[in-house]
Amino acid sequence: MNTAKHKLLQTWRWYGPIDPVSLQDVKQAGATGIVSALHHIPHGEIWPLEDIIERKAIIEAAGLTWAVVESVPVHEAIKTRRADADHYIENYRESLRNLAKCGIKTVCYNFMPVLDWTRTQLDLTMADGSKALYFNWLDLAVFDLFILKREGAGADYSDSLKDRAKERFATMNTDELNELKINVLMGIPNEKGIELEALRASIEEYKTIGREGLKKNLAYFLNGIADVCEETGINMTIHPDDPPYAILGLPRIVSTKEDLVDILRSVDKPFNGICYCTGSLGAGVSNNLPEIFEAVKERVYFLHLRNVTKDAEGNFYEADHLGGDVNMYEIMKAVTAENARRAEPIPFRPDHGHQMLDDLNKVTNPGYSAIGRLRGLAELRGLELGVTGNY
Ligand code: DNO
Repeated sequence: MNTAKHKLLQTWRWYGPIDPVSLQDVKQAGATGIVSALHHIPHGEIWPLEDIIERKAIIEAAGLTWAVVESVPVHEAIKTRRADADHYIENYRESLRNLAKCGIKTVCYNFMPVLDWTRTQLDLTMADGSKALYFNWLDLAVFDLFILKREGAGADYSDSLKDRAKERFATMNTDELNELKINVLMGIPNEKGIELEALRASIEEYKTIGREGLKKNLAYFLNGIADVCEETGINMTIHPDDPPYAILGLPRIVSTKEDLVDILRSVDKPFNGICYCTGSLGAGVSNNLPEIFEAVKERVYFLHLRNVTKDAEGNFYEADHLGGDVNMYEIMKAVTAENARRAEPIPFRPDHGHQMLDDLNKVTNPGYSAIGRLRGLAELRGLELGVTGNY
């Protein structure tokens, strides 16, 4: 049992005024912190101070606080270190300064090439009738080989998977193929998506960059914002790759314990931190989650608590928060012990949730409907209380 005076900070991702889940819903779910971003600002542009102030005021008027920004997106020009990378780093620095002026000091971002999180199905029906997000290699291979038609894709899959993909493709109609395409390319609500042609061009560009190049570009970015973070007290938290595997021939550098440790060492300063996401890391068949947390815990400034059930092939669906392969009891013990050492509570959010109950009849953002996350948050809050005895 630990004796922390503060609990973890219970937060909730809110996509802003366009989110079908209202701030009042969030309050009823019991969260006190909001995780939000200015999704209407195109990637790479400066976040204007007025827009940040406005969003903050909306959140505070509901009696909540804006605890974390997820995400200030890193422009592709920075990830690929194009000639104009420095211009975008300058913009990023300005956005960070503006956020700090409003007292917002925890920023989440990712360094996944081109695509943010990737799933092949958004409505896998669970035994209880709720719906979950799903990643399946066979469907990804169908997308890669027959929809994207990526050059050299064949080399990335086993012969048996390729045979099965061919058979499956032959049974799929136009609507099914279109749905698979939409699912794989799906981005963040209200942000600009990507088309097949642009994805092909990016894949080409990343071929020459590779894993080592991408690591260097990340370190260049972190060095480029370090002084602003140190002056303002901003902590950056990198989100792991989701899924934590190279997909579509794109390099991955945030998938394992070694990756995370490398990133912390590459720019060894406290501002350079991690968003510990048990769902993304948990999808890696070789990832040992408590061990990963132990290795990086001092620099974990944000937690995404979510569960996955995977099979031997590495396919996975998103399970109940206290179901699945991630031993959330062990995780909660570890994160609350770390929280007890901190001056400020570590924010966590119930990441994703099943579409269930009344939400099954509503248009919701995949993974971000209200009731599934409300259930997740309630379970996690109870688990924390049980683990710490901190009533
Ligand atoms: C998915 C999220 C990610 C995350 C970004 C961070 O549900 O966890 O989209 O926000 O990768 O930049």
